[in-house]
Amino acid sequence: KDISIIGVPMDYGQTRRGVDMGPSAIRYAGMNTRLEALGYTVHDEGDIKVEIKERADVDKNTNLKNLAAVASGNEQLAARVEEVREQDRFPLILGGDHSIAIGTLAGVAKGSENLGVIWYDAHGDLNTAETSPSGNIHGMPLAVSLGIGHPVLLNIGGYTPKIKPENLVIIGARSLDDGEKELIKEKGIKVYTMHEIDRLGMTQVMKETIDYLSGTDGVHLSLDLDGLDPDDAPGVGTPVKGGISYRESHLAMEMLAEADMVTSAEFVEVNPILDQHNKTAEVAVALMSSLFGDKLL
Ligand code: DIR
Ligand code: MN
Ligand code: MN
Ligand code: MN
Repeated sequence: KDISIIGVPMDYGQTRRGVDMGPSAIRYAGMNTRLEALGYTVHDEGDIKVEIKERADVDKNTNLKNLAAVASGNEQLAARVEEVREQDRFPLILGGDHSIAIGTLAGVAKGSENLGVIWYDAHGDLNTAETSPSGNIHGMPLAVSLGIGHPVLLNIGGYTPKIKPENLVIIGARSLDDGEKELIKEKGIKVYTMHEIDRLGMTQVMKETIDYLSGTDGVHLSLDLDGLDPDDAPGVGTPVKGGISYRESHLAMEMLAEADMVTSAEFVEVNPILDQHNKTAEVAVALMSSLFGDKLL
């Protein structure tokens, strides 16, 4: 019952400042106390050192923004996550923008043939330099982890791919680019868009997700706070209306806790500068608490 926290103050995967303060905001919201109250020993490993580089460094050939800064932060993160796993502790990663999932997955998937992944997000994060409308790497980490994208990103952690499309479930999608839709169809990726969540209800969505991932070697939860509705989680850089509610999200975490299948997690895209009274970081901490087994009664 040991958890290692790693903060990643990364904001080079997109263009709005402030998401680098996400790890501080989440700690400030009382994360350690909440997790300790559940009986865990919490080791806060501090933050990854993200290099200060010139911004708007757009690669002329690929249109990728800030590739060098994103790559170097993720290389460090991959190594740190691997160390945490060697110590048999649960890696809990705090973002930072979602580009950090490249490093997290490089660390958690090492040596694992069939790691399961739950991608809780308004977006697919399945873009490549060719399909991206923005050049922002935070819209690409899932494609990269599947082995599709720029070689520098693919090689983070020294191997590719990290995960297989059949071991992946996307939950909460409502803003997918054309290239992402094509990739989803081509790879047969399991996606519960908001339409399915409305139609089936979160209980059924989570039952099916848990069943679908039951044969994997463990499950990584990558939770982008913009998966939630902006009314509940306003402090994010790319909010999309019509999202998953606060209670539906708790239900999802509670069902994952009951299934006892999540082996690593990250909470990303918390931007306290865009927030109201640190509300989004507080939501992140509350969801963590449910994920780690907190019960209402
Ligand atoms: C968009 C937005 N699909 C892009 N992606 C975001 O720039 O690739 N991902 N916001 O979290
Ligand atoms: Mn995302
Ligand atoms: Mn998103
Ligand atoms: Mn709803």
